[in-house]
Amino acid sequence: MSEMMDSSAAHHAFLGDEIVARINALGAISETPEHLARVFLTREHRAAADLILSWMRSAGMQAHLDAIGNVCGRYEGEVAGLPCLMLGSHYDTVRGAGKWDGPLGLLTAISCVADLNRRGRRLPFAIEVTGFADEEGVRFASTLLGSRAVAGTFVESVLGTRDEAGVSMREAMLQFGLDPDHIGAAARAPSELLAYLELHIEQGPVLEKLNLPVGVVSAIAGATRLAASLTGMAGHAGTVPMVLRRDALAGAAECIVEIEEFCRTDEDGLVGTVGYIHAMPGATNVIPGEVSFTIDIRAPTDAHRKLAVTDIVRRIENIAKRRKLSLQIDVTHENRTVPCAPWLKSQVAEAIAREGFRVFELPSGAGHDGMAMIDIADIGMIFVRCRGGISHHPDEHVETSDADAGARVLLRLIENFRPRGAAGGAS
Ligand code: HGY
Ligand code: MN
Ligand code: MN
Repeated sequence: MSEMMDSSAAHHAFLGDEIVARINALGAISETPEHLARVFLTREHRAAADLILSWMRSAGMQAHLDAIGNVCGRYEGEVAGLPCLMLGSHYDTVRGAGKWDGPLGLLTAISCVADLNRRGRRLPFAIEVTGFADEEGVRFASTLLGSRAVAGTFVESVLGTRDEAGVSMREAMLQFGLDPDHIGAAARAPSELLAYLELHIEQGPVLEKLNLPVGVVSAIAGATRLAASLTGMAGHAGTVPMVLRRDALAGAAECIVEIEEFCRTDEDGLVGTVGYIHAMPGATNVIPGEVSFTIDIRAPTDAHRKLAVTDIVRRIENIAKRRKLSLQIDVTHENRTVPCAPWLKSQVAEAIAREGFRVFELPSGAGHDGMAMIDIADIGMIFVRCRGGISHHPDEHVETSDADAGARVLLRLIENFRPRGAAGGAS
């Protein structure tokens, strides 16, 4: 591995403008014009994939859609076939999303490769950029489907899960033009990757409070998602006395307040969210007989999160019992807390310092594809400041100067990257 020259001499073009223009172009690809939503295996997914693949190719990469709908670009090193530094992020969104969560990391990586290509710069390793097709898990409850396929850890049973319209993932893949029995082809071998590195918006207020444009991510917090359903007795809103009711929605409401109170009074960073609820039959003058809702629990450590989940389930069981409601509650998805590799954190910190910024390390409360990619590579993350820490909301925003700061740090890291254990690199 030749000694990497410091890329400070090779000044790159201001990448912020190109990144922001593409964020806006991609952000216009949505289920509805009013609220940004770009969900797995939909028309919007296909349109976004085509646009991103075109940007990858114009950046000098070979690009293709893989077996689960990820977009994959490769920029060869000094010779063809070298192991790669994989960059990436996701290009699906939540509903009512901002346009930066996911795309900023993906488009910054593509612009960095385009800058290398413009300068005819080839490195002693390949660079791959992967846009993951489903990090958010909006459509089929389980998240990280794209990165799990790349890591070879996709769970086949997820193919049977159905979306709100009753379409299974298997059917949706066939409609999209992908073969659900071929997902295994997306898997990569650990030997092909030197590391996985993701740039992402912070989705929190810390960098803004410290007046820093970028930060080093220390770890990604784990998460547990549960699906709960309460069944009581539907009835006439006008004739059933209150004492005789088994109102599933009132029961769910008590559960939601209990979850909020339990997490709010916790002193170790526990957070709990009920993001979705559906009451049936859903008529004004009918007592709800059945309610389903989701629960998302996170904490800085896995032990604390797991204890909290056990306690919360017990509290929900007690409420159901007291209200004579039947309860079904299942864990639909669980991600462990994953650390960023120290040898990558130090190279992120070095690149941040060389770009003239103060180095600050912070954890991620939000989940990311690195939680899946850690099964085949060490992971590193760069955070970029976002306005007010707002995310998963249309007001999500990144200043162009911060988008450029993130690109400068990523590009410097790429050009000075030393694989684990290489001369001059931390091990
Ligand atoms: O839910 C999360 O933390 C991520 O945005 N998927
Ligand atoms: Mn997100
Ligand atoms: Mn994200």
